[in-house]
Order: sequence, then C-alpha cells, then structure tokens
Amino acid sequence: MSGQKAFAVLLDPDKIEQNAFSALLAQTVTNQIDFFLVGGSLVTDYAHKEVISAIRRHSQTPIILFPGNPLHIEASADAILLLSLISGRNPEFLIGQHVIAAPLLKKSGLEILPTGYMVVDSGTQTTVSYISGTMPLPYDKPGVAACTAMAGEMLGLQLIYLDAGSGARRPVSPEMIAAVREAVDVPIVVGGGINSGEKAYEALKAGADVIVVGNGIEQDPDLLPQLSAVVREFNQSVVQA
Ligand code: 1GP
Repeated sequence: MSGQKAFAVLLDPDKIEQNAFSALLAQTVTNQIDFFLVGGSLVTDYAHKEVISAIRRHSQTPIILFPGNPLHIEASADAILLLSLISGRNPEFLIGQHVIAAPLLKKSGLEILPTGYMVVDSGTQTTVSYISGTMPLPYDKPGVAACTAMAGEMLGLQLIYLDAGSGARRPVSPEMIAAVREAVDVPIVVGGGINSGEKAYEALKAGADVIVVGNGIEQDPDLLPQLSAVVREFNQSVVQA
C-alpha cells in the first residue's frame, strides 16, 4: 500500500442487477477506483466468475475477493481477503473455515491478504452477524475496537477491516476509526453505510486507508464519481500540505 488513500467498490454477485452493473462498469472507465471487492455473505446464484470476467473486459483495476465462505474462492480474481472474524468468538470464522479453504487457496495462486475482520454494531442486526452467529463490536466502544485491532496485528494480520455491514444505517464512527488508527500500523479498511461524500471524507480524515462502498452506489449512480473525487482530492490535499 502506497500511503495514499484508496477507494474500493464492492460488488455482491448475489445482488447484481444487469443494467445497473453495466452502467457501473462504464462509470469505472472515467472515474478512478483502486480496487473491486467481489463477495458477500450468501451464495444463491454462483456468479463470481461471470462478474469477474465482466469487470476484466472493462477495467484493469485489481479484483479482490471478499468471501463469506470457501464457496467464494475464485482463482480468476487477483487476491482474497482471508478474513478472521476477530470481533466475534465463533471458532469457525476465526480458523475453522480457513482450514477447509487452505488447500484450495494454495492451489488458486490468489494473493492472500490476512485480514482482521471487525463487524461493528450499526443499530440493526446485519447479515454477517446473523450468518456468523457472532455479536458485533459495540458502536460506542472505540477502546474495545482498538484492543481488538491491536491483538489482530500482533497475531500477524496485515489489514484491519472495520465493517458496519452492508447498507448499515450508520457507518463506523470517526472516533472508533481514530482509536484503531492510533492502535495499529497496518492499513485500515472501512465499509458499511458510507453513502455520501461527507461520510467518506470523515472516515478518511479519521484514519481509514481504504473506504469500501457497495450499497450506496447501487442506490445512487451519482455516488461513484463523487466518492472517487473525494478520495483523489483528499490525497492531493495531503500531498500539498
Ligand atoms: C459491506 O463494507 C461493505 O460489507 C460495504 O457496505 O454496502 O453499505 O457500502 P455498503
């Protein structure tokens, strides 16, 4: 990671609507995005491969898998977030699924990005909390988040992903992002409920290195150019300062 802030667009193959997907891919030609994340909690229609090849036809932007389980492994992506759900206490999502996935991952040739995944309470129960059977981190406990991230970093995880969950009513608070930023040196990814330029800016200012946006872009096609501009302007202002 270059030290510059980055913008990632999340595509959930399970939710993609064809017209909106084509329009979004066309937008990514004229608006810089840094990564595509492909994934989600469920698999009802196994379309990962098709989604990845459609992206490849439009763009050279790296594609990173954001898996909910080993069924989401797809070798045609560039890399995978190997998520350890460190906000939870379910061994299946801390190590169990990883044991099942390890031989497939080794064969896939995907770049492995060991990630401390921290789900943060957003006021409603998220799919990931339900599926993983874990409690999210309390919204207003930045200190607990900081210690969790610190432990993740000490265990060798190379990224921390703070996630309020797809379509969250409120994103992770700037206070929590700042506390985690203070606690660890590894890059911090922040997602869930970022649906405006202001929220993106607040997350970046608090210390997020990468912002992930999925739902907001699906709801409002004008959001992608806005967020791309926010990240570019943020990076330029840091260079000039
Ligand atoms: C969800 O962090 C991602 O896991 C993105 O969330 O869909 O709310 O942008 P949104």
